[in-house]
This record gives sequence, C-alpha cells and structure tokens, in this order.
Amino acid sequence: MMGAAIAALMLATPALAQDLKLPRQKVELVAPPFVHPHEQATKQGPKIMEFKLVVEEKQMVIDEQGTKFQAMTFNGSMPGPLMVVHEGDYVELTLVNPDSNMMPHNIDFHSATGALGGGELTMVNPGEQVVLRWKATRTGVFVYHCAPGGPMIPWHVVSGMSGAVMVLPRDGLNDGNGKPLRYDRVYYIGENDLYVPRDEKGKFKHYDSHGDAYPDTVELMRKLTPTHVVFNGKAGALTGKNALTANVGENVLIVHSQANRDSRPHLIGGHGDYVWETGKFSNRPETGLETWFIRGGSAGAAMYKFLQPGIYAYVTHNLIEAVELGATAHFKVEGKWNDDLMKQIKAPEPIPPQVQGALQPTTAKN
Ligand SMILES: [Cu+2]
Repeated sequence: MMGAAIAALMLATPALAQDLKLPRQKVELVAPPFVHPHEQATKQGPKIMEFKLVVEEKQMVIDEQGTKFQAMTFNGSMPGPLMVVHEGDYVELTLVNPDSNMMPHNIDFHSATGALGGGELTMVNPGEQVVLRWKATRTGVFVYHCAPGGPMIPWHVVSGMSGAVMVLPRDGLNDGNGKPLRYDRVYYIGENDLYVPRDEKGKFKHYDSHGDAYPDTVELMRKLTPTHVVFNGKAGALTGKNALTANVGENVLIVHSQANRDSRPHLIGGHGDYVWETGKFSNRPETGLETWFIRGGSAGAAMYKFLQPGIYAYVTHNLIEAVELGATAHFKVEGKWNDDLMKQIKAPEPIPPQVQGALQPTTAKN
C-alpha cells in the first residue's frame, strides 16, 4: 500500500513540474503568532508557492495549571501556520502524515475550489504524504482544517487541526476607496475552543492516547460548552512575557481565525481602524470598530495603528471566555504617551467633606 503510494507520487511529481510553466517559491512556514516573510504588494507574476505541513498527534499543555490535552496539529502548533500568497498564485501543499501518528488526516482549504476544499484529494494514512495544488482565485483570509469524515471532523478540528491562509491582492490591501493600506507588523491569532473531560472530583482528566480520550471528549463536545477557549493553543500563550509587541505609530494587522465557534475580538483601549470582519479583501473594510465578529469557520483581519504606549488586552468580548476560559492576548506597545488623547486630571483621593455632605442617600426610606 505504502509502496504503491510512493510509486504514484514519483509518477505524479514530474507531471506537476511540467504542466505549469511558472516560477516556484518554497516557503518556510513559521509558528503562530508570527507569519513568514512576504511581499504585501507584488510586481512579480503568479508563482507556484510551495508549502509543507506535517501532521503531529501529540500531547500539549493548554493552561498555566498544566492541563494535558491530546492535541492534533499541523506542524506541531495550535493553530497551524498562516500561509500567505497573492491572488493568482498557486498553492502547492505537501501534506505529510508520519507513521508515528495513529490516524488518517487531510486538509480542507476554505480558500480553494472543488473536492471538499481539497479534503477529498488529501486523505493520508500514517506513513503517507500527498501533494495538492490549488489556485488562489479569491482574496482574503480563510480557514483551513482537517476534515477526515463523519465524527472525526469536529474531533480533529477541536483537537487543534486548523490554521489560515491569507491571499493578498497583487497590489496589496486598500481602504475600499483605492488608498493603499500597508502594515508594519502582522500577527496571526488562532482561537480554539477545547473540551477536556473532568473526573468525579471535577479535575481535568488526563489520557494516555487520543483513542482513550475520544469517548469522554465527544460526550463533552456534544454539550457545546468548552472548558478552554484559547489563543495560540494555550491560556496565557500570548500574555506577559509572550505578549505581542508593537510601537506607537505602527500599523498592525491582526488575523484572527476560529474554525469551529463564533468569536468577538476586541482590543481594550484600542480599535479596529480597518476591519475585514468576514475576512475577504474584495469587500471594503469597516472602519473605527470597537468589537468585531468572527463567524465560526472563518477568519477575519483587523488593522490598527497604535496611538498610545502600554499593555493592551486583546480578548474575545465574551468576558467569561476571555478571563475564565483563557481567550486573552496582550499587546505590549512602546512609545510616547499622548496627553491630548487621554490624561488623568486628578489622581484618586478621598471624597472632600462638602461633596460627601451633598451626596443624597438613594435608598428609599419609609
Ligand atoms: Cu486530522
């Protein structure tokens, strides 16, 4: 079986190389929240962009209490890496399922057209790899995820198997009126809802294998109440010393994906200057937003120029999920404070007696 697959691949490879006379570019992917180097606008013609994703089934720690989780990942990170191409480029993905894994996996690209987003053509058993090519005909940010069929689909997705693709217009982003928009930094925040079963005492259960975890996990998934909602695979993955960094005056593009569940990103103390809430760059961005909505199964993009230094929390504005379940990141921004935008006119002090005396009790008295 494996020999046949290798033979098929050897036959397929020369054909792949010949049928498109386009330059090739091999991209080294990087783990989120970072994004591989890329041009924002390009004068080059379409290319075949080569990417490789290796599926890793592994145990990951998902909170600061050390809760262990039977994760499934693309390239070992949750979410998988962001892949950036331009409209008209071809994405050529090698999907590798090492024989150290136990399960078949595949990939459904929301940005691709046909064959279940490629899911039908990419199913690989442990010990196999496959090469899929698709043309990036639509611009925007799009989710990709594993979709190996039936009950395996939601389980693989909530185990961590999702990521995103960003297809940029060849002339880059614009504000909807033709004014070019350029970012100084780009971060990719993948949000995951995770479901970890508890024991009789209410403690998170630990399992030795994915198979052991499955029955309890699927029962919990059906209740639709996650135990964790995290950015970058772990509560606290992007806070404190892992905070995202920026400087006052820089335009930051934040790509946010959620493959399974709705989310409401909000930057506390900041805004979305330009927000492609549905993530598709052929639509004009919304401006000046306080909170935006990411539909489960989609990715969105928000651009913001930081105007004040400090620590900004970037949360999902279901604050229970943000604070209790983990969906909080931090931006650490350096630069000069602008008093005109905000200034503390008086520090906290005791209420003066004359003000205290004038305060009327508001409790109704009989
Ligand atoms: Cu999978």
